[in-house]
Amino acid sequence: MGIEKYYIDEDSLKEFNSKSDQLIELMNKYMTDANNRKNLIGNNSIDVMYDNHKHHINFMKSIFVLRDSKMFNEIVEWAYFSYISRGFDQSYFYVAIPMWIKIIKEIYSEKTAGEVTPYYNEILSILPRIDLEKINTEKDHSKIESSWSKLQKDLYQILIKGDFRLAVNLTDNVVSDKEDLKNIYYGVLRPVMYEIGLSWEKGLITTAQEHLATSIVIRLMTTLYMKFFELVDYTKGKFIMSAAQNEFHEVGARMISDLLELDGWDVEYYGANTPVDSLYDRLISEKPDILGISVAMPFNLPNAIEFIKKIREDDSLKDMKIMVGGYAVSNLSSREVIPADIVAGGNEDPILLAEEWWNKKWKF
Ligand code: B12
Repeated sequence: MGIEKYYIDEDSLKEFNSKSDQLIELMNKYMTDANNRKNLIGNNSIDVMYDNHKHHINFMKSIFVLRDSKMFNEIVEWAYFSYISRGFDQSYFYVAIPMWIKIIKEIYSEKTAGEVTPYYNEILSILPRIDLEKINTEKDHSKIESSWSKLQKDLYQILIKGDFRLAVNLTDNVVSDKEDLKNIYYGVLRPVMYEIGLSWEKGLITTAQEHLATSIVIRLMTTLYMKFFELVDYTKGKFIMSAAQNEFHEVGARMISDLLELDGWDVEYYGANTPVDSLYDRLISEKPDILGISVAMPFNLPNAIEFIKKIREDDSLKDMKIMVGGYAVSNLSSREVIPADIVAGGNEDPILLAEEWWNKKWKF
């Protein structure tokens, strides 16, 4: 039993949220002073630290709602490993966590501070147990690459170099039918992008390289997909697919959208960060058979859950199925917190799940 034993009631949660901007502002101020005295963040710009504080609070808010130990432990470990790999000093964390506690006690009521601080003490107890060497070995690129095909290895190198033309040359003649496209998407682009993420996390590539690799993958998907677009036979229902609000990761949702369309669905693909109110209006006017929501960052899950709850209250959308998937789902110990009809992790194929549901609906 980890953080599940702690509980923050609704009033405390409200108070926490209402003053979280002030909390971040004070944290930025005090940690800038601390960094000026002790250089805690290496060669990183101060904005990287400010960004971390913002993400940290979003993460804590989602933990207070989801109360999921697995996710909590994994993200604490991820943050410690990735910021240290990218030049933060270990002592940053041992200054920052007590600093959060100090400010929380300063600006919140005794009750709210009393409910929130156990989570921070839990972080302080996890940090010394994190074995950075072990994680480094587990995430060793050459170890991962040794099990890869030549195609995966070559594409990874081309993406690191940032050469779109080479990426097209490499993959163009490997894709001659729809099945090949699916295999390239799931079996090459996805693992290579995960590895690009690990390389960024370890500070081996820059953020600009990660952006360029992603944009090449998006252009590559369009290039490969357009070979088959003319052949699409719209035999199934309407599928609306969007990344959650504040979710900037769009490649996964895009991949699934392409493959659904090739499988006969009439797909509306919205991409990253669609505002929920306007998406809601579209659901009302279009009444799709299925809504797909993609969530990569765990801190976007609570809002996605709220959105689903709102949809569930609307009788006019009662026939619409809701499917949730994305990288964040893999961090969860239990998918039951997401009130969707289908919650798909990386190992399930959403195309088959959607088809199964469609066939059942029409008793094929
Ligand atoms: C590219 C990238 C970005 C780009 C995204 C640009 C774009 N146009 O999409 C940018 C730079 C914006 C970005 C930003 C951030 N990122 Co980023 N990013 C990545 C990276 C490297 C690749 C993402 C990707 O394309 N994956 C490939 C696709 C195909 O995989 P997928 O998304 O999992 O999708 C598959 C399934 O999940 C599923 N699926 C997806 N959607 C759906 C939907 C439905 C309905 C269903 C059924 C299935 C399904 O199907 C897909 C195919 O199998 C990942 C690494 C990773 N492991 O994914 C990090 C990663 C996700 N990012 C990470 C982080 C930390 C961030 C930032 C917080 C960084 C920062 N400090 O600013 C921000 C958060 C921004 C935000 N608010 O969303 C971390 C998350 C760590 C964690 N433990 O959760 C990762 C894992 C990197 C890492 N190893 O550290 N990122």
